[in-house]
Amino acid sequence: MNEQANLPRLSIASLGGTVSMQAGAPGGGVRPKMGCDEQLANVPQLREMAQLEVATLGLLASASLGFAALLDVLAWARGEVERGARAVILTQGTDSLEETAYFLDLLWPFDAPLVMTGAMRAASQPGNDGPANLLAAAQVALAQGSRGRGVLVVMNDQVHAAARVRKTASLAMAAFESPGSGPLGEVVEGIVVYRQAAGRRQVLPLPQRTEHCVALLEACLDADTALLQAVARLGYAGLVIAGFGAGHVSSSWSEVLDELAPTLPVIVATRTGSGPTARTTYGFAGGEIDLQAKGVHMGGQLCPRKCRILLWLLIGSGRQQQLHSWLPR
Ligand code: DAS
Repeated sequence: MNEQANLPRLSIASLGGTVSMQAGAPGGGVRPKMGCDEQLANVPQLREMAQLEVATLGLLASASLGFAALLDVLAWARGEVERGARAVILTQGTDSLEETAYFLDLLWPFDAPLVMTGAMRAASQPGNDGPANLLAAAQVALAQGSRGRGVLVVMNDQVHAAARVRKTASLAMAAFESPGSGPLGEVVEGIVVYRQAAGRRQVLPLPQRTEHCVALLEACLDADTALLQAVARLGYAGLVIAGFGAGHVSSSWSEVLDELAPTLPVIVATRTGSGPTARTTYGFAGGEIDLQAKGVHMGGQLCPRKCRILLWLLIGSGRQQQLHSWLPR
């Protein structure tokens, strides 16, 4: 009997990133080179776990991924599940993983898991983590407890929710965290153990509009207002501000937002890296009470980058009026 035929179907695609990188000429650094097949060759166990469908969808550094490419990746992944895949894995660069995972999570309609992983060390570096991350991603993808959790990020044997995960270190192996909540679970000796129950998921329809842009500005000490004032003039459809502390800007930025917020959706999130924005604590000019009175939305638990993804997708499907209900406290 063909034992392979009894194994679940698992679809794996690669987009590039350090997990696909190798060194070339001396001094030239590492670059994306390995397609998905080559990456999988270093993890022979995968073929004993599942029937694999393999695709190389890109060979990019993840800073160069974009929304249009992600919509194509999503269409591929949806097709795989519709054709019977138990789960889908994507490998990509870690630099933008916290954003791409959230983008895909907001549009992922299935119970079947979409698991994303990468590597902090290139394939040509000693101690590279790509193969171990791929194996853990497959264990997570095939685990029954992963169903209904949307897009999951698996790095360093931890399983993170797409809405919470952040890259918090530039080069360390343990580069991913879910500040405040911690990871959803871990892979322990090949077994996936969830520490947190699956939450209720909200999913958006595919955007009908994709040509619009959402700006992201960071509030910082003694910042002038020139860029802020230019946002409407430049045709941005929305604005996210990475605000001070619990979601604050200077009094001069607050004055500009008084004129801007009635004309386009504005979110102020926190630039601190952890914790929610406030809603009812601070009453100074530029504090959250003042900002909300001007029509600004507070980012809640979402980091500024994820706020921008959310706002872009909401505008894309004509749902910007629902923004408030998508910003978790
Ligand atoms: N820093 C790299 C990575 O970890 C590059 C990238 O994101 O493509 O994958």
